Amino acid sequence: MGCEHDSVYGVCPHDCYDTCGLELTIAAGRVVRIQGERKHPLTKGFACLKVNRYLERLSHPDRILYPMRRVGPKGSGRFIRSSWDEAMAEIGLRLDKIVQEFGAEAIMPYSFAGNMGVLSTASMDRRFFHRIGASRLARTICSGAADAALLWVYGSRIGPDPLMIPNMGQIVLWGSNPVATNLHQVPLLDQAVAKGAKVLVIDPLKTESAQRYGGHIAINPGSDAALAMAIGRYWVKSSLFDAAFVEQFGSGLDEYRRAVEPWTVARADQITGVQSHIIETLAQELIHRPPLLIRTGYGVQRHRYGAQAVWAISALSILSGSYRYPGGGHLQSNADAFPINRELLTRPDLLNGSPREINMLQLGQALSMRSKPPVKALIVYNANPAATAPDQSAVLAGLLREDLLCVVHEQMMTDTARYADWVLPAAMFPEIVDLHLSYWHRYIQLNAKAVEAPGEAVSNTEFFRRLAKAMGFGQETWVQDSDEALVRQALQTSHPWLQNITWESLQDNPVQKIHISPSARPFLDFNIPPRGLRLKPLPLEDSVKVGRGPVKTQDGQKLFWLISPSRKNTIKSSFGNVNSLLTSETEPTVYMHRDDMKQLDLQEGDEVRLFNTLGSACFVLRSSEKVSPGVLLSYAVTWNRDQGVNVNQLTSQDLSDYGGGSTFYDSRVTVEAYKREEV
Ligand SMILES: Nc1nc2c(c(=O)[nH]1)N[C@H]1C(S)=C(S)[C@@H](COP(=O)(O)OP(=O)(O)OC[C@H]3O[C@@H](n4cnc5c(=O)[nH]c(N)nc54)[C@H](O)[C@@H]3O)O[C@H]1N2
Ligand SMILES: Nc1nc2c(c(=O)[nH]1)N[C@H]1C(S)=C(S)[C@@H](COP(=O)(O)OP(=O)(O)OC[C@H]3O[C@@H](n4cnc5c(=O)[nH]c(N)nc54)[C@H](O)[C@@H]3O)O[C@H]1N2
Ligand code: SF4
Ligand SMILES: [Mo]
Repeated sequence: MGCEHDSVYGVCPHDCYDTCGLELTIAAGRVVRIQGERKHPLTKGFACLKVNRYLERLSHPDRILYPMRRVGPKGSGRFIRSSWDEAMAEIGLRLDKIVQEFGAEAIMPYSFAGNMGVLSTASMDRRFFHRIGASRLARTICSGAADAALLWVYGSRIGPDPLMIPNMGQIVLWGSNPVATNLHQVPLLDQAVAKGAKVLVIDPLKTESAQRYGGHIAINPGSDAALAMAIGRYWVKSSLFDAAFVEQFGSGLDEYRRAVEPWTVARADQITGVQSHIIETLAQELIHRPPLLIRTGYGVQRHRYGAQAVWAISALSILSGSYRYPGGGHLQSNADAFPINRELLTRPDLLNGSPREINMLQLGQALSMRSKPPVKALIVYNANPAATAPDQSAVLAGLLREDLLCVVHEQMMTDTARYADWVLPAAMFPEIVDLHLSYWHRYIQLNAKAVEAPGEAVSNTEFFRRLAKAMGFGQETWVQDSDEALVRQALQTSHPWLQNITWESLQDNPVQKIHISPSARPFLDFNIPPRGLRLKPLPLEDSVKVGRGPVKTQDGQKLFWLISPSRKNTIKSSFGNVNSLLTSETEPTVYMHRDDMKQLDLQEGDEVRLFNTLGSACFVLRSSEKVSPGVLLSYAVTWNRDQGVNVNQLTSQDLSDYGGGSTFYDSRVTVEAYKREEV
């Protein structure tokens, strides 16, 4: 007799463009295999390296299985096992006391997209925080600047369907590195290339994607708006742009002309480091090889003037008229292709008054005693800010505060969990039900529960039901909804894109395409903004700004521009403890151009300290062809637990020009050789 194997449809919950369908094989109540689902038209039967190693993550020694109460000093990671009853009783009492003494705004949520499921990211949690009147969180850390710029230009965050990529004549990967961050786009790009398309990569780094596709334009970090405006100006001046398209579908051409007037090709050459003749060739090629798809990633907007960069690039997709072609235009996000019923899920009607909003990028400031009322309780789930938030010294100083109640709902004993007063165990995706959308493709998927959670781990929804009960709201109706009820509420809409996508239909077919034809053209055939596609610059006081900082410190030391983009084998800090994925880079590493190494008299493998006014961190130095002189690369992010810190010591809480986005890649640092003290 062979053993019974079941197959269950799952969805990769990690923060990744691809939102893959997965096939889980279950035997004796355990997941024994996870592979890419063949039924999913973009996953096509393969998962990435990270998820191919998922069994290691499911039963990892760092996994939290029971409620834990802190016994050592904050941050020491010393805990003892507790029970849900004890934890909820004590946390409930503390929160009540805080509300009485300081008001509910002294309670701060902190979450992002550890699990991107609709229920896990924003459902029962929002209801809970609305009902108690906690501070609200502006969840800007990833795409704040781009989202705001896209809404300004296009009125929604929607772009062409990635399924159309093979039909393109030219694709520009602009601040986007799909070989690392959007693996299932690679076969589509390869098909386009096989059919004769040209792929260009505009990135300060010669990334894996630039290596794969050739056409690399090494741009100075933070200077994309200058390049895009120079191209736009060139088109307008030489009447190369699609005037009929702009006339019919655009608006603000006059304001655009005025804004780009100073941005001659020669001036852009100075700022971007891209030579004038290359800019001119680029301007010619982009217009003469339709259909054109500009695929921006989020790298381009993690800068001081990040929103203006996205605006200036968006303008090129309008001026070129590329939306005329099915699949052409600008693809940054398809997040608004899913008009689910968020009101029912998150219940803004429960909100009493209008509590303050805290930008998550300024967690450090929020946790300082300067904020009024002070944050007295921090409830973290779906995120690991001790590793991923900027200005880490400020964040860690806040987390060390003895008077701060810190509650962390987590799957792993992360850097943040180590600072908690209470760590509560979180379930992983095979152990829960959730509904998944994507910010890249247009499939909606149901993740089925495949196995029971180990120990006493619970879903995010259940965690917030328990917190609600602990604070005396257990009898209220919003707490009663089961996960199935929440999925049904999410799908309760008459929007034609979601017609007939129901709880029942998803049981039979867990991956369904929303009802927009892949060849329908955004803004021409659907989602047409009444005021046209805006060429007009963002509503900021000043003219369009482009980044360029000093190259030396006051005492004459060389300043490097430090970029910390996504790493192929982890997702931010997630997977950072799965050792088999870290073999290519076992220690925190920084990559430098060999000319800079020579100039600073540094050798391959040296230990270096990077520092600026915010903090410092140590890395092993490697030379790399990926970086240009003056630029440093260190992938985001390693766990702090060995050294206590990581690259976010060097990033700042400053916000982007518009949309309150991050400035992670706008970091300037000095480098020195570092000698470990002899013990
Ligand atoms: N393997 C893996 N996949 C991931 C993630 C991960 O950590 N690992 N993270 C996920 C998340 S949270 C996100 S938001 C996405 C992000 O994925 P992407 O959208 O690809 O964004 P980033 O990795 O931030 O940066 C992409 C590229 O932008 C470049 N860049 C930096 N500054 C500039 C600039 O000023 N101009 C230009 N033109 N380019 C610049 C970087 O060098 C980098 O190569 O990926 C998701 N997928
Ligand atoms: N220097 C630098 N810093 C960056 C970036 C960068 O490019 N450079 N990128 C930024 C970007 S784009 C992003 S999106 C952020 C991401 O920052 P975070 O949101 O902190 O993302 P992760 O590091 O992936 O941590 C997610 C955590 O959620 C946990 N988790 C997963 N599923 C669940 C669940 O169902 N329930 C609960 N309670 N927990 C769960 C995981 O175990 C993991 O510890 O980082 C930002 N930080
Ligand atoms: S991390 Fe991304 S590529 Fe890997 S399985 Fe998940 S969704 Fe797919
Ligand atoms: Mo992100």
